[in-house]
Amino acid sequence: MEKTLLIIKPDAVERKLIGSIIQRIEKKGLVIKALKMEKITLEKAEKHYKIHKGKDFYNDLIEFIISGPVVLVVIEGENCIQIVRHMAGSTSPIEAAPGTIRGDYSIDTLKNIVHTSDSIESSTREINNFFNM
Ligand code: FUP
Repeated sequence: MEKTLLIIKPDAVERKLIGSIIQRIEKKGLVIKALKMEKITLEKAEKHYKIHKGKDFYNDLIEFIISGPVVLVVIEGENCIQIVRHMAGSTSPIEAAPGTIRGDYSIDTLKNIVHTSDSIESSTREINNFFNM
């Protein structure tokens, strides 16, 4: 069965949005397979965001994702990668539609509440970076 990684980012943890975000996933009918809260190490953050290395926002992105605890969630369900991406909404706060997680909770491109895997390849790589499963 398909799996995806959802990261509830430090801004969302600080703003006490963990429950609201997880509730959306459960209400949708997706299954929470694993869940843990931790402060990501610099090494794991760099591995996670390696495709963005060299981009102008990379340093800010790494600094932000290690700035406080995050909640790492492995979600399972048919087509869950695309479903959870649609639920997260667009990266741009201008385009993130109301009803999506980013559309409802953020006006910032960097502090944008959640990360979600974008393909089977990346979900496998990302889950293996944070979980032994
Ligand atoms: P997404 O798949 O929507 O999380 O977006 P990307 O993988 O393209 O970007 C990863 C993270 O980099 C985003 F969550 C926020 C940050 N980012 C910026 O800060 N500025 C940009 O122009 C693009 C992305």
